[in-house]
Amino acid sequence: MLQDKLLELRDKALESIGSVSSLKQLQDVHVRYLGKKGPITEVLKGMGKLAKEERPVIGQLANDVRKAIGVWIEEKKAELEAGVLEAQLESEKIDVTLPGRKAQIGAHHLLASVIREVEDLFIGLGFSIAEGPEVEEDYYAFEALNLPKDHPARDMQDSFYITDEILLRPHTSPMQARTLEAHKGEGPVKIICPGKVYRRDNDDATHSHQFMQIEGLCVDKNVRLSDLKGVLTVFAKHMFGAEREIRLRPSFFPFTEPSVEMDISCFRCGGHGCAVCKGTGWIEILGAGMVHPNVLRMSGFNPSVYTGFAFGMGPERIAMLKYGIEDIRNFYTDDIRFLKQFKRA
Ligand code: 2U9
Repeated sequence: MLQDKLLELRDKALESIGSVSSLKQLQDVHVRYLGKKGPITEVLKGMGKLAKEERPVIGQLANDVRKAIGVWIEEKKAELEAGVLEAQLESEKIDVTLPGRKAQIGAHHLLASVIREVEDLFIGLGFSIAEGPEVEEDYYAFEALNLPKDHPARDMQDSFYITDEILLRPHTSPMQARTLEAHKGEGPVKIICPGKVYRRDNDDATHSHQFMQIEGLCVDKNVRLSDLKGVLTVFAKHMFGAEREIRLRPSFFPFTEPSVEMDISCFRCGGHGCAVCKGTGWIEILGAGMVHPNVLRMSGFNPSVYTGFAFGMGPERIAMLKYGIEDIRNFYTDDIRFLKQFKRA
């Protein structure tokens, strides 16, 4: 009787194990057949009622059946686990032969490239780069540049004032004044100051409330206007072509005396006259001059010992001329269609 029951249990268990499709179901089968309240435990518990000679036979069979079920469950478990791993490997498979995503390689902003080109040239001529704050003191922005508080060229309406004494710099000249002051009256000082400047203006194709400037300063003993002319000639040829000629016209800036404006012979028509040079053969590129004695004095230099030249230019203007750009707002609206035309050289 019990023997048949045990054998029947064994067959049923084998059948159940065979039909299991997950580890969870297998665990249920394990509990159902081999658990503390399972049928085999029940059989073993009822052994007391058996005849003495039957006990070892039934006991042996019960143990064999339990062992066999245990072995089958283990085998099934290994099989299911291998299946899980297989499925995982399948679902996480990556196709190494697929083409990769193309990396988007950026490029310098056109203004950054122009500024770097100018910097490289001047570094080659022995100048250093000096950069400073965009939020400036009125003293360095105007006073130290020979523009006292009542100077007519100093219109409060033209600058972004934060307080009475603090403003967004309207030019990079304060950095030259700061550098001169730091040298405590001892030359030489040869610097290039690139940076962003701010002026109150209504933006249109040719005006912007923010733009870049590059200014240069060279102060030493025996620095002459002819040195300025030589340096500017090298600059014009480097930026616009070896055939360029320059001409200086008299001008006025509060911080230089004498002051000049520099034109280059037109790089489009070679000086014959065209749309780029408006028929004149010449294109205005920058302003310059000999540093005003008052400026030298205010920054601690003795103007009877030291002289210097200074110049200032707008990288936007240079880029617009060189690349035929008609709207200055292109430089700060950052339209990718504009920017991507100027790839790394
Ligand atoms: C110190 C001494 C002298 C800087 C100079 C110019 C002439 C000039 C403008 C050109 C177009 C700026 O970009 S622009 O708007 N600049 O013409 N700048 S001389 O002279 C200095 C500066 C600082 C201590």
